[in-house]
Amino acid sequence: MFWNKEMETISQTDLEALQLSRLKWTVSHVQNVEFYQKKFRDAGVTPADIQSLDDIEKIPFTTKKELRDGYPFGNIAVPMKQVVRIHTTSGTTGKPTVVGYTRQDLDNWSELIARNLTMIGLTDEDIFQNAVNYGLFTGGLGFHYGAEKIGATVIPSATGNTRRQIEMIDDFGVTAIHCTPSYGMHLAEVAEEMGASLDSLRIGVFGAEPWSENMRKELETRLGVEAFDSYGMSEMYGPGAAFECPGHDGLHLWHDFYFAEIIDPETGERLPDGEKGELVITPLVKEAMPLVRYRTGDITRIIPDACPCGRGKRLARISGRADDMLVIRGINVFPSQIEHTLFSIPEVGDQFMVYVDRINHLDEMTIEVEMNRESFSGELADLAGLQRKVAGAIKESLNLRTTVRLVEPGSLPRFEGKARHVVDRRGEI
Ligand code: ADP
Ligand code: K
Ligand code: ZN
Repeated sequence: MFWNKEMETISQTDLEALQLSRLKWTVSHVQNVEFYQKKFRDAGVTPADIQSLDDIEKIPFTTKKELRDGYPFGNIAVPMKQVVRIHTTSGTTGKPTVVGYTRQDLDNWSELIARNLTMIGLTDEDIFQNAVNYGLFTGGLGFHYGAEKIGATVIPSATGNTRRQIEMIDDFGVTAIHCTPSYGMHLAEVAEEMGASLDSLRIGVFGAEPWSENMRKELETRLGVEAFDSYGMSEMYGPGAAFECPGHDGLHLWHDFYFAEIIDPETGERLPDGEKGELVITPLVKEAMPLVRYRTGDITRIIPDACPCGRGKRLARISGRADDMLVIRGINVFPSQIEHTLFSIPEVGDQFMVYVDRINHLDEMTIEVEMNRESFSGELADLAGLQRKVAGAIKESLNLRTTVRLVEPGSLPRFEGKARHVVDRRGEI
């Protein structure tokens, strides 16, 4: 089933012609952003130098850090009166990256979600529960409008109040649910506790964080769904940039909207199809916040062979990160953000260790931080208070519940050279 058969099954030759004309538009459109003017100037490239898709290699990469430096609206390429919405994505320290959308951007994003949901068999007969965060995160509104576009009945249930969510599934006869895989596991657990029936559910869409094939089996049996992987990021509108088809063997990236390259994260060298490396994306139709050669940090490969469903080249499921970003219950966390938060609390030092575990399929983060000698009163009540304060500050800045363990000054390991702050014990994904 296709939402836009013409684009979804476009031939490679036609696709490349379309990509080239859209790439040319994009490289000239980014000239409205000072940062890109400078980037092109420094590299000695002009938009006129881009005459083939391979010419893109003349343009330097764009990094997360560079986008952050544009806070708040420095990356916006259109007058603000054309920007009809903003979302934000967690920055590495303090300030987030702001992502802007024109009306056309929002339409494009809904179009992608509509393609995805149609591809996995959803129609206007479906009742779709969108159990993801509706705030500044992109998952909520992004899926919401895309699901409305195909005419599904959308329940904007957001997250939290899990027992009520489960009652809704039964009461409303929900057929499809979208949530993080972690939240999906939590729903399953609570439903089992309640002895609730999830009989109406047949499709589960899971994304925003890596999840294993084992987790797929668990989600499928415990929720009674066929599970689909959804990939995206705020810089690419949000979720829905690539999506699993019913073949469940890789995700279809929408090549008319995104030009994909895979590079060696160490050398920046471009790798051939089939080889694993860092995904670099050039959105081809983005208006408010165009990007060129954006380093996603996500490790994957392009699956070159044709998919039986007739759509274009697939991306393998994301298998890791090229940087130190952690994805915990769908929330992106940089160790530098934790450091930044700890710096703002005078009672603790700047030495810390983060442990990430997977307990009952849920990611749990524990932070060990050293107290300052001066603030170490020896009173247990003071310790508990400080622990709460640190956990509260982390919750405030990362929107993530953590366990905080205070340790004695000087007890954490010191590193010569690059400090290692994270021990990820979640194992292979
Ligand atoms: P989203 O809400 O779509 O997760 P963010 O911008 O908050 O958007 O986070 C994007 C990052 O989340 C990606 O760069 C990737 O590391 C991770 N991510 C998103 N979807 C998936 C997925 N299906 N599998 C693995 N990682 C994912
Ligand atoms: K994420
Ligand atoms: Zn397919």
